[in-house]
Amino acid sequence: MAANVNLAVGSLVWVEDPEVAWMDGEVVGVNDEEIEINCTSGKTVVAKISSVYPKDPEFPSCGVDDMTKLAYLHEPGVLQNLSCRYHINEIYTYTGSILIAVNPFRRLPHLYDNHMMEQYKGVALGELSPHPFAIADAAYRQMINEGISQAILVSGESGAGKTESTKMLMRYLAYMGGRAASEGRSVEQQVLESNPVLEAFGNAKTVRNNNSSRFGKFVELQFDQSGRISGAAIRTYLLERSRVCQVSDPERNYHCFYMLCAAPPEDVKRYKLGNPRTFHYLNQSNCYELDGVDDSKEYLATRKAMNVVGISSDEQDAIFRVVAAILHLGNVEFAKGNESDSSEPKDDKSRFHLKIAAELFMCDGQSLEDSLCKRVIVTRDETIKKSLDPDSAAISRDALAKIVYTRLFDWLVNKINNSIGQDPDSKYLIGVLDIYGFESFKTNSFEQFCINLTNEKLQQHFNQHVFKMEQEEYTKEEIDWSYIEFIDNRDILDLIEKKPGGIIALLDEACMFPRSTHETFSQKLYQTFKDHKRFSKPKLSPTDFTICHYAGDVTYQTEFFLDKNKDYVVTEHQALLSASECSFVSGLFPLLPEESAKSSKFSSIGSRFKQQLQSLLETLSAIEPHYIRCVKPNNQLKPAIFENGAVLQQLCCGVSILCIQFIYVNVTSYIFLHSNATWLGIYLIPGSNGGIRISCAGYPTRKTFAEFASRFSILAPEVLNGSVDEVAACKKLLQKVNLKGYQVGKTKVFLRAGQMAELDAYRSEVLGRSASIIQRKVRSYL
Ligand code: AD9
Ligand code: MG
Repeated sequence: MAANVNLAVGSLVWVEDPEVAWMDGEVVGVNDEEIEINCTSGKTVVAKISSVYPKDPEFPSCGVDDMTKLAYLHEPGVLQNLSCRYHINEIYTYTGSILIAVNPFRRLPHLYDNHMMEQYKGVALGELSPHPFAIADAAYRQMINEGISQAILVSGESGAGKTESTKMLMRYLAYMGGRAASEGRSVEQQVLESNPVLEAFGNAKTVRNNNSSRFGKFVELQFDQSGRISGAAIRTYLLERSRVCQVSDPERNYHCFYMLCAAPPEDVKRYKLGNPRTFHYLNQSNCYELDGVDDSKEYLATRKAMNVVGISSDEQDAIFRVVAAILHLGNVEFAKGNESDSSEPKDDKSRFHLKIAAELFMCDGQSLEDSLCKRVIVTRDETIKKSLDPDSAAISRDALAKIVYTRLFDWLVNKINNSIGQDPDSKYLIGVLDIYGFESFKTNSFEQFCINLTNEKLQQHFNQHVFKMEQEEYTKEEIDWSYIEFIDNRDILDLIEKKPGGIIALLDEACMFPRSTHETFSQKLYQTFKDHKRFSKPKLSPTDFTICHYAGDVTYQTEFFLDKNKDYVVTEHQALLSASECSFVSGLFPLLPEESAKSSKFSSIGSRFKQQLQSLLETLSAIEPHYIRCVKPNNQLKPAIFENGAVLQQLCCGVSILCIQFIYVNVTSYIFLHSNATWLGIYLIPGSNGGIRISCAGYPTRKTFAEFASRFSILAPEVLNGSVDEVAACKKLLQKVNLKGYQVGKTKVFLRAGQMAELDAYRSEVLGRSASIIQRKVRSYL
C-alpha cells in the first residue's frame, strides 16, 4: 500500500523500526525507491518506500475514541491511537461498534462504580466514552426494543482481561435487569456470586495471568417480558484437568487447594491439612502465594459465595473434604511390592496419606490401595487381578485425582444452575462468552487443538455475521459490492471435525483400537490428509502435524493426544467411589447399568467438546452478537507499559475478533487472513520479519461528504465556491484531483488504500506552496 502513496518532502510519516515497531518523522528527501526521514526521536533514517506509511498531520493529541475516525487505518495509526489513549487511562476504544479494551493492570474503581452504571443507562452507543457498560446497555436495549436475544463475545489472549470484562458486563446487566434488594437471594445475586465459586475451583496462576481461567464459559441470562432477569444458565467448556497433578514453576494449581490450606485452624485440622509445601500436587512449583491475594480471606469469601449460590454447609464440607483428599492422595508414593511387577505404598508416610485420603473420601482404605495398585481383568472364563508396577500405580493415582476433580467441578456448575433456576417462559436472553483465545505455543497439545477449534468456529460465525453486515452497509450506501468474496474457513473445520474422516473422528478411532499409538495415529493423519491444503507434516518430526489455521500455522505434538482424548474412568475407581459412605462422593460416580458400563468404556473428550461447540454456535447463530476484544499491553503484567510489539501481535494474530474491528470501521469487506487471501478488505499478510501484519485493500477509508469537503476543499477551492451541494462538490473535487477507482455512496466517499495519503500529500504540497507564498510576501514586505 505504502508504495502507491505519493509522499512529498514535508509529509509526516511512520517508518518501521525493529525496536519500537514504528517511529514517526518528517520526509526530508525522496527518490524513486527510498525516502529520507528525520524522526522525532532524533534519528535520521533512509527507508524503502514500501516500509513507510503516511501519518495523519491532524491526529488529535489524546487520540480518537473510535478507530473509524482515524484518517489512516494502518498498523502504526492503530497503535498510536491505542497507546496514547492508554497512557491517559483511556483504556477503551471503539472500532465501530466493537470495543477494544486494553488491560490497565491497575484498579480503576471510578470507571466501574454505580454512578458510572447510572450514566450509561439508556444512552446510545458512542455518545459517552467507550465502555463495556455501553456495550451491555446496547445489548439490553436492543433486546427490549426489538425483542431479539443478544450475545456479547469477549475475546483476547490469556491475561488480556476477558474475565474482568465479563464480570463488568454481568454486573451491568444485573443492575439493569435486577429486582429490589428486599426480594432476598435474587437470581442476579446468585449469578454474580457464581463467579468467585467457579474461579476458586477453575482458575489458577499461570505464567500469563495470575488468575487464569482454565475453562471456557458461556453465561446465559434469561429475561422476562418486562426485562427482568428471570433465570440463568452457565455452560462451561473443557476444564484443564492435567493441572490437578502437574504444575510447573512459577505456576500454581487451582486456587481452592491453597485457600483450603489457609483456612481457619479448625477446618485445617478437620481436613488434616497443613503447609501447602508438604503436598506433592502443590510443591512441584515454588509458587505458593499471589501478590495482593490473601488465601485465607479468599477461603472465607468462597464459602460466602457458596452460601449465596445455594450450596448447603453439608455440601460445602463434602466439597472441601474431596479437595483435601486429592491433596493427600497426591502424597502417596509407590515402591516395588513383594511380587514381581507389583507395587505398594512406599513407606509409612505414604500409608498415612493413603489412610487419610480414604477417610476423607469415606471409602475403604484397602479398596483404595487396591484400586491404585491393581487392575481387574475379566476374561470369558475368569476374573484375574493383575498387579501394577510402581510407575503405573502412580499414573493410576493421578488419573483418580483428575477424574474426581473434574466431576467435582461439573457438580459445582450443575448445582449453581439448579439453584439459580432456568426460566422456561423466558422471552429472550443475553449470553456472555468468556472463552480462551487462539493459542500457538512452542509445544501445542490436545488442549491447544480444542482451543483453536473453538476459535475456528467463532471465526466462521464472525465471518458470516460480518459478511451480512457489510452487504447491508453497501446496499444502504448503494455502492457496488459485487466484488465481495465470501471466503470462509469451512475447509479447516472440515479437516478437523468432519464425520467420518476428520481429525477428531480419526483420533476417536485410534482411541478405540487397543494397539494404536500416537505414531500410528500420526501416520493415519499423514495418509488421509496428504493433499489437504490446510494440513502438512513438518519435515523434521515423525509424529507432529501442522494445521494452517485462519490465524496462522500451528504445529501440534501428538504424544498425548490419545490419552487426553479418553474420558475414561478406571472401573476400579468407579467402583471404589460409588461405594463411598458419603452420598456426595458416591453421587459424583453414579453407578452405570451393567451394559452401558461396558459400552461406555471409551468416551471421547474431543467429540463431546465438538458437540458442545456446535450447540453453542447454534445458540449464537440465532442471536445478535456484540464484540469486545481485550488486549494485553505487556507481558510483565504491569501498569503503564504499552509495548507496540506485544499489542501488534495480538491485533494481527489472535482470535477472529482480532481484526474485526477494521471492518465496521471502514473497510469494505472483511479481513482475513491467510497469506493467500485474494479478497479485498483488510487482511493479514505475512510481514517481512516473518510475522503477520495488517494490510488494507478495497476501500479502507470512508469519509462523510462534509468531512471530505472540509478536509480537501483547499485542493480545488473553486468547486466549493458558492456551492451548497456537498455531494456535487465532492464529486467535482475527486474528478479534479484525478483519482481512480473510488466510489461515491449516498452519504460517504469510499476511498481505496493509499488514496487518502495521496490527497493529503497534495494538500500538504498546496499548504506548503501557500505557506511559501506567504513567507515570500512577508519577506518582500519587510
Ligand atoms: V485467561 O485467558 O482466563 O488466562 P483473561 O480472562 O483474559 O485471561 P483476566 O480478566 O483474568 O484475563 O485479567 C487478568 C488480570 O488483569 C486481572 O486479574 C486483573 O488484575 C487485570 N485486569 C484486567 N482487566 C482489568 C480492568 N478492567 N481493570 C483492572 C484489570 N484490572
Ligand atoms: Mg479468564
